[in-house]
Amino acid sequence: YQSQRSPGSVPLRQGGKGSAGTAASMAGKAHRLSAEEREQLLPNLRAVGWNEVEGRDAIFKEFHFKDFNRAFGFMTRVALQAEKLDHHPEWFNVYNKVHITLSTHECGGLSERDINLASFIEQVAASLS
Ligand code: H2B
Repeated sequence: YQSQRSPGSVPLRQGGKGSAGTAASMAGKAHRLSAEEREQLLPNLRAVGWNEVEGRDAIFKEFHFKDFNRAFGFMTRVALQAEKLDHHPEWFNVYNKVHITLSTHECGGLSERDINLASFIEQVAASLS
């Protein structure tokens, strides 16, 4: 795992409900994050390389791996969790690069589901470093 400035296992949330991106935390209707929630959560995401997309309520991060095998292994683990949570990334892969955009279509923007999936993705990436 060779992302530019991810120090490893930086928690994106400080515990509490849904911190691990559990199925239970994904249940219920998605709502767009409030201004307060954004102030609390987005700096943590930025600190590990996630950025807000221009012109759209979504976050984006680019991952670089040693080779295709590592990139696809990463994608496989993320894909299985995404299916389990019924919350799926928009992504693009070429060889060792994986670009990921997270947004919640159901509410037309960023929701807690995206934060939870980003947190899971960070854990997978850290475990592959
Ligand atoms: N993924 C994302 N990113 N946003 C959604 O709103 C969404 C999803 N909705 N995966 C789910 C599937 C929905 O379409 C199914 C029917 O539960």
